[in-house]
Order: sequence, then C-alpha cells, then structure tokens
Amino acid sequence: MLNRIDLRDSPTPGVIDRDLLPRAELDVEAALEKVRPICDDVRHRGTAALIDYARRFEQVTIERTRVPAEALTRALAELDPAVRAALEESVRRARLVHRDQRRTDSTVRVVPGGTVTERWVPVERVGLYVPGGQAAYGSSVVMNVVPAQEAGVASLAVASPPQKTPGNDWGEGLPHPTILAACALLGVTEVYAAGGAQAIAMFAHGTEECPPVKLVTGPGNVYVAAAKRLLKGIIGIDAEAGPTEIAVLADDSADPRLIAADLISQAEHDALAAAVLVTPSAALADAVDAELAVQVPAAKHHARIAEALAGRQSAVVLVTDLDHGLAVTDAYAAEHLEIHTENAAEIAARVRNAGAVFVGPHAPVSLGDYCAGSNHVLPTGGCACHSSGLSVQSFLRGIHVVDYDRDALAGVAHHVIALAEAEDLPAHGTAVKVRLDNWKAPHSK
Ligand code: HSO
Ligand code: ZN
Repeated sequence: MLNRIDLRDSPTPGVIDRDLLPRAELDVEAALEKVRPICDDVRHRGTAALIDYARRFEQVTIERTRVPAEALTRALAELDPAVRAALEESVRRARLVHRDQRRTDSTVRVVPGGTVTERWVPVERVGLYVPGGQAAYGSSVVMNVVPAQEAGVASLAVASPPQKTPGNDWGEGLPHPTILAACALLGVTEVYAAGGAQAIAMFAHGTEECPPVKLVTGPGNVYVAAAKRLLKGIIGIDAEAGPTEIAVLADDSADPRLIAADLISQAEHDALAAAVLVTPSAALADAVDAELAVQVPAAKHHARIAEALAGRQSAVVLVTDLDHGLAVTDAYAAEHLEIHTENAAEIAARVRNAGAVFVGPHAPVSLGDYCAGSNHVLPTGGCACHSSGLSVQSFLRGIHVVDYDRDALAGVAHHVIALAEAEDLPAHGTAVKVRLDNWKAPHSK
C-alpha cells in the first residue's frame, strides 16, 4: 500500500537529500490570488462581506457573525457527558504542561548601575481559528485556548465556520456544537461564525462585530494558510499549518499492528495527510504493509485513508541502520515522530527535528492529539526544523528594558562612539557625547 523508497545503498548515509523524501507540495502561492480579493472585501465591507461568504462557501444564511451567549451555554448543557469529561481531562493535562511554560521576568546587571531586564508581556488580543466541516475538532479549541490563557492573554476570540448541518436541531449558521461547548467549558465567550480566509481577514482588519486582533493562531486549510501569509505583518501568525504528518522510526523489535494503526490514525484526517515509516528492517516494512491491508478496509474513513497512504506524500523509507534512520527523520522534520525501537528513549533523545516525539509503544500520536498534556498544533511541511508547536511562548513577547545610570553610560561611551563612527552614523555617537558634555558643563537655568 505504501510506496517504497530504498536509501540503503546511499553512499553518504549522513547526507540526506530532502528531495528523495516523500512530501506533498501545498500550493499556498496559488491560493493567495484567490484569497486576496476576499480579504480586501472583508476589510471594506466587514460583517456584510462575511455574511455573503457564509452563503457562498458554507451555503448558510446568517444574520450576524457573533455567536450569542445562549448558544454557548446550550452547547455545553447538551454536550455528551463522556465527551465533556474527556475535554475536561484534556484541559486539565494541557494546563499542567502549559502552566509550566510560563516565563518570569529576569534582570541582568551588566555593569554596576547598568541593567537589562527581560519582561514577558502577553499579546493583548488574539484570534484563534478552529476549522469546521470535515475537521470540527473540539480538541483544537483546547490546544489553542489553554496556552493563550496560561500566557495571560486578556482578550481572546475564537472563529469557526458556520455549519450547514450542525448535527442537531439547532438550525443553520452556528459553528459546530462541540466547538461551542469546548469554548464554553474554557470560559471563552467571544465566538464568531466565520470560516476560511474571510475569518482571518475579520481578525486582521476587524469588523463592526469583531474588534481587530494582534495575533492569529490555529490550523486551517490552504486558504486559511494563504490568508495568514497575506495578512502577516498586520497580524502576527503562528505557523501556516499544512496537512497532518506522522513519521515512525522503527526497528525489528516494533509491533507492526501498532505502527499500522498509528499511520492510519493520522491518514484519517485528510487524503493529503502523510504517513511515513522509516526502518532498517525490510521484514518490518512487509509486516506493516500486511497489517495495513487488513486494518485500512476495516476503518470507517477507509477511502481517504487509502488515498493518503497511497499518495506520493506517504512511503516506507528503507535505511541502513538506526543512525541513518535518524538522519532521515531529521531531514524530514515530521510534525509527529514516533519511536518504536529498542531503547526508544535513548533514540528519542537524539532527535533534532520534529514537532513532537512519541516514545515507545504506549505513546501513540492520538494520545498527544487529545490527552497527553502536550500541544497538538505543531509545525508541518518540514517547518519543524526551525519552528515549534503552539505554546505559552507563542502568546508572549519579551521586552528588553534598558536601565543605565550616568556612570554606567560613561563607562561604555567610547565603545558606542567607536562603533557609531565605524558605521558612519556619527549622530549615534553624538547622542552619547551630549550627555557626557552635559555632565561636564551642566546647563544652569
Ligand atoms: N493530529 C492533528 C490534531 C487532531 N487530531 C485533532 C485529532 N483531532 C494534528 O496534529
Ligand atoms: Zn490527529
């Protein structure tokens, strides 16, 4: 079922050509041209434009975008108690982990009388985007809201597309009821029925109903990614999330049933999702293939799973040994990386590039998706080689506060002046000199 890429004969196993590894290209550039007029329209016409797009893209008629408080209360009251209990546990664990990410201000005394303090200040107002449709994830509300709240963000709005069929008798035009319930559970009262690029534009430019935000986070489809790219600068953004990815690094000790189940679990998200097995064991690769042949047809979403697994973004990569395997998984930089080897914790400690690492047979990605305490908004498309998943840090800014007294400035003035002159920026030096001159001959008023 999976394509095979054999790198065992590679003459330089330490040097991995990324082009040899499977990965789908997500054409965000092409989507840019489509979303530009939509974003401009929302900027000019505000809520009226959002109402028009709800009709055009979601086929629903809405009169306003702001979700009324009663709808949030009702969604929580009507939530299946088992789902409520699970969301509560998910929130509890996520809080434990994210609370520990909070930063404290720190002051360094550089010289006597000269200090630099790093103050951590939360972003004032953020917009969290939660996809709808095929991907209406209450868990993504948790993963966006908890770090923002733990960072101390004072004003927080959620947007999610209005649903045509909300799954109950509520009628049209509200986001998915589980999303509303998760917002209510977390104490989020500002929720908008807005989807796609137009929701990102609403956050960036503001409308009559929704004041503009400073930062937008959360996953979405290619149009959401394109709108984030377009509006970046007006707003801060987290990563442009692409389709989900799972890579598994495994040796002969691994259980092929578990690996197949985990590859399938992420392929279930999307026909464009990527599932990659990296192993030195051709026998394991065969066994995983045989398991997939049994497990895929039995899965509810077998059609899109089969498409994802057969796609060029998914493969088995055969490697010489685990060192070679680690070089491959580092080059691939997966959103999720599972380690199914002997001494899995030791191998995991050597991973350099991954959004999140899952160690051994009892830590499937789906645990992390819901209830590990870790965050599931993670870098995709190889971005894990330079970026991290969503965290408290994503919602904070570090501000350097520079506090020098006269003597501390005098002590370093000649260095500032020398560097300013070397850069042909003499006014920089003068700004220091006038202070020194002033001290020598203070003005008498
Ligand atoms: N695996 C997805 C997150 C998710 N899974 C939400 C289930 N619900 C991207 O990390
Ligand atoms: Zn998932």
